[in-house]
Amino acid sequence: MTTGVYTLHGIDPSPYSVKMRAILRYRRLPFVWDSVTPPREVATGAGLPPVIPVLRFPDGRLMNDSTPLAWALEQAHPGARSIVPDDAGLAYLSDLLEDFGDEWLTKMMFHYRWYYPADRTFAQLWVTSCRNPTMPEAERRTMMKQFDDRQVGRMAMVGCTEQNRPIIEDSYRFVLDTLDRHVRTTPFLFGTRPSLADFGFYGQLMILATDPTPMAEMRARAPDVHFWLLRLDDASGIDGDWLDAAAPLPETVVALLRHCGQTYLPFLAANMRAIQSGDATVDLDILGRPYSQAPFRYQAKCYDALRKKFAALPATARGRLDPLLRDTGCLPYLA
Ligand SMILES: N[C@@H](CCC(=O)N[C@@H](CS)C(=O)NCC(=O)O)C(=O)O
Repeated sequence: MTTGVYTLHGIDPSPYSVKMRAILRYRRLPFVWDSVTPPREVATGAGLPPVIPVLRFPDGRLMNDSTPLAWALEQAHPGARSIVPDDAGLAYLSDLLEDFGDEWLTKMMFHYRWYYPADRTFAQLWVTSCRNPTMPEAERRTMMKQFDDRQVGRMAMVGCTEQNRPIIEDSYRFVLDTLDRHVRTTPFLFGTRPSLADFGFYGQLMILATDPTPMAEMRARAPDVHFWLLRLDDASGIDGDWLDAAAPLPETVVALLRHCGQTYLPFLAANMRAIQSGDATVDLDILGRPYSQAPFRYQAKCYDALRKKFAALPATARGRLDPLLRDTGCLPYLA
């Protein structure tokens, strides 16, 4: 343990780990990146849920879950280099798109990684090598197989099935095309400085930019997304401004919101209904095709948080947001 600075316990192939690392770098908070101590053991040893990354605060406190962590950093270091737009309406859109990044783009990350043979092998090697890059070959092969079995066994649980594959892949291509257009006109989603939403996208897309199959797709159709990811990876030198909240949003952000209203939000609503009525599956049509998966409790919490935040917005922010969210098909899911 290093005292006086933050320590981020995570690994390079973990989307939420690299998301937090990029946030700490942009925010210019001194930290140690500890990818040596097994991060899951740091979490469980502290009685935290077994997910990574884990952040150790300078006072010794340990916490995980990247969204509450980003907010804890906002509280501890308000003002300069905040990743929450000043305007309450833009801040809400940033929360919404961060959640879309964390919880919907992650389906793409998980699907490509554990569906295609080349990606599976690459991910097994990457994760195993993080544990110990010089592990003897026989041990490495055993660990790779164990990790593969575990992750492939989880695919259906997170909706990565053959049935859902075209929806997930179409959605990946839509996000690539739209974001590629966006970053060639506006450096980040809400201005010339990055928001929480940018970092939510960054975490998943950075992995998709590295695993072989989605990497090839990204480089071929959206090379500027790749360059954007590299800029955001260490944005400590970037100083910028938020968009003018009174001006119309870039058409690309509107398109992303519309896509969220066609994919993630209907999924969240159906997931909530399935949990409330005790159904075994969440079934709905997404992008004109049937989508199905088991209900997911964590995402019911995400949905509840999005709706509560929306209800708590000041009337002035609602006055500007409601027409936009109505037009993009998001409003019925949030209000
Ligand atoms: N909502 C959490 C999700 C973190 C998460 O799911 N992390 C993955 C690795 S990227 C994990 O630890 N999964 C459980 C496991 O692999 O045992 C966050 O934003 O930090």
